[in-house]
Amino acid sequence: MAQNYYQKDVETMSREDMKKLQSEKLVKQVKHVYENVPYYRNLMDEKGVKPEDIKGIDDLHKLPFLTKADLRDAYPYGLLAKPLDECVRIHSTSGTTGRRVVAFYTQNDVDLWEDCCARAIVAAGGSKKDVCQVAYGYGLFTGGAGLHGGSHKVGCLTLPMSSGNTERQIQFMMDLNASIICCTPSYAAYIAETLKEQGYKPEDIPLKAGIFGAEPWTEEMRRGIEEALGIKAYDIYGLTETSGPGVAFECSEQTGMHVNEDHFYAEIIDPDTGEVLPEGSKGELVFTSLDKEAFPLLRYRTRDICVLSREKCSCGRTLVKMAKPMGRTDDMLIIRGVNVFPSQIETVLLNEGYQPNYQIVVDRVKNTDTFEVNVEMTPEKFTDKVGEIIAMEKSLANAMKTMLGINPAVHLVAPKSITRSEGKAVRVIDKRKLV
Ligand code: DLL
Repeated sequence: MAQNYYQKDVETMSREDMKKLQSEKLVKQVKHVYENVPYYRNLMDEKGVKPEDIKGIDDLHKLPFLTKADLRDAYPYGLLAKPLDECVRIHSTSGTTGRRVVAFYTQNDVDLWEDCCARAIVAAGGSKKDVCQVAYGYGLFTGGAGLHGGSHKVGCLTLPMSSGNTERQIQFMMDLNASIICCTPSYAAYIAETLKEQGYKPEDIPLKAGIFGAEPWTEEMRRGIEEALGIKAYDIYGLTETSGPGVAFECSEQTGMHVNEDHFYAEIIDPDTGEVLPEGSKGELVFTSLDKEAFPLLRYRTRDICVLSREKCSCGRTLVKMAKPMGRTDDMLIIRGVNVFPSQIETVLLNEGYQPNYQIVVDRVKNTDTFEVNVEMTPEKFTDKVGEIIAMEKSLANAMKTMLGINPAVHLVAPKSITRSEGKAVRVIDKRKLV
């Protein structure tokens, strides 16, 4: 397949040139941060590292890490590296607990970020001929603004829909021939379901590609969305702390996401010891923004569990690839001592012919964890015969037990009774008070 690139020179740069570029940027960045961010200067001083010690990317491991706790400590301006009057934008995390993370952008930062999103759109086959429906939320969340900016840069006709109002999404999609949609995978699945209910077949839908991210999703879910909408579904990754979506994006090979490593240097570390792990190891993903100006985080621990690979990619890009995040060091549930990732439940549901519309409820009763999974019946599987429902619940619970090693209580609930998300899905309700 002929490949298009948005910034071919960097996307296909030799390893050697990339390393040189990264090294030059890092040396400058460390100096900028040391001189302008007292919070990080203190961390470096505590570790006994001076800017002169960082001569290139191979010295990165000498720098201290930053964590979410540091961001909360330094809220709101403590990590700002430019005067406020040079900043043009803020965004913030969607987190509902604790202090929010607030990220600042200069105009250069916005440009750089939008370029990253433009690379993702072009890698998904986008060009100025496309109509790009942006159905990520607009506002403090980075999804809407990031893909919107990228879509403009590519020259697509941009539909700034934001999330929600699914009837209207569908009307615009059909009337204006949207060819690319950007939203969370769970919202894409919901839109697909609604289209089906309205009698549309995949071949009636004008979309050709979707750019989905902001939450974990499985290969099975990808296949489901691809079939239902008749599209190719591409993954996109990012986090507010590093700017937003576009830190990494998928290409036609769909085997992991290329990291925009001329801007964001990725490391994998052992989450317990902080030791940098060799390529191919599973561990916590850490990013260093090499050229952001206003909010340049060095060695930021994402808490996403991931693997990096430099295997040659058929798309011609040389940018390192990250696997789909395999959960987080923090939102991994430990139930009766067993590690449980919501994505495992999702895999079982899709294998068993259900949709990924579920909610996990964990509680602790008399010192023992309870583990319930509410799953929506699909219209095809719907029955009101109690015996059949019990048998279906048992069979699903068995499949989950095989995958997880522990037995959940599965409850089948009526189709569409679990609250739908327009943004990130709420998959877990953990009622335990463990701290
Ligand atoms: O979710 C930015 C974004 C918007 C990415 C739109 C992609 C598309 P936050 O709200 O700060 O930012 O959440 C960041 O979401 O650390 C991951 O745990 C998770 N995440 C983001 N993308 C993916 C993905 C945005 N493709 C946190 N797969 C990250 C799995 C993802 N998890």
